[in-house]
Amino acid sequence: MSDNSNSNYNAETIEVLTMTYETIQFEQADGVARITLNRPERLNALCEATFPELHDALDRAEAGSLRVLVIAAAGRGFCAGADLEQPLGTGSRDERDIGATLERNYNPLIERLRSLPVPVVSVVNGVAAGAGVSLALAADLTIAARSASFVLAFARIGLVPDAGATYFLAERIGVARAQGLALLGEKLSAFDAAAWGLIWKCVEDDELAARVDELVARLRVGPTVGLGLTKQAIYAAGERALAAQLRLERELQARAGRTADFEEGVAAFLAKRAARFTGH
Ligand code: LHQ
Repeated sequence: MSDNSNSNYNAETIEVLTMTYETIQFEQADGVARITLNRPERLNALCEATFPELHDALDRAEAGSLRVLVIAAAGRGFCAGADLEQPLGTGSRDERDIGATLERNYNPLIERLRSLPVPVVSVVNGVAAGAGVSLALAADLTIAARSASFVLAFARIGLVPDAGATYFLAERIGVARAQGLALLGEKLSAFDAAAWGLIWKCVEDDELAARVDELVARLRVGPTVGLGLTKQAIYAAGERALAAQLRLERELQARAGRTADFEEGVAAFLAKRAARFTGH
């Protein structure tokens, strides 16, 4: 792991932190943290080393003034899911428990990403397969290149979709389409993924970087606390009845109403100028 940070922070300079790990790259500047999966020769398959590295990067991101997290990938693919070259479990067939890998590595990561109090954007540049689909969908906004695709490869190797895949799919595209993708393991194009409501946007390959930059630039200057509470409310909606959701919205709105950004938003509206949110 190598650390290359410029910590001479003042109002004029932007602090840039970069870390190169064995399997990921991390960069943080001006409120934007970017994690890049970096095993392109294995289509960024997730190995044992990746998980502590991701948590370390997330710890660093959260220790700074984080306003957006971007998860991207190097090379031609986004993430091919679990690294099948590494043993997924130990012992004889009867003793083996590959669910333990999920409990130890995958599930805490997915839950952490979903509950991060800032917007999380995943950038799907190529194929996402297996738990790579889950990772892409654990973000709040998934943007994919037109040539990218989503493959629930689990059925091809006799496994069950995991790391949240069944949840994200059933919730976003309905049971009929979720079953089709999961049982057949067929590729879903990024175009169809967007049309079906599985992801936020599909954009032309040569526009991906610019569209991500636009999205991130916009989120970075947003009312971060309010955005964090918003994602919390939307995720909670599927789990409760209307009356309970109304109570939750009331509670979260009380918190949003106590932010400096709320005061700034209203002041900017009344003065007919753009708001200058600080994220507080
Ligand atoms: C890979 C992988 C890979 C290693 C491509 N591993 N090398 C978690 C843990 C606990 C319980 C179980 O569940 C899980 C969650 C899971 O994610 S299980 C599902 C694991 N993933 C898969 O089954 C997907 C396997 N990969 C593929 O089906 C294909 O590679 C896809 C469709 C992703 C891409 O196909 P192509 O574009 O044709 O690329 P490729 O197959 O030629 O792959 C390129 C290289 O990447 C190749 O290596 P090589 O040395 O021949 O160039 C692959 O072996 C390697 N690679 N996926 N998961």
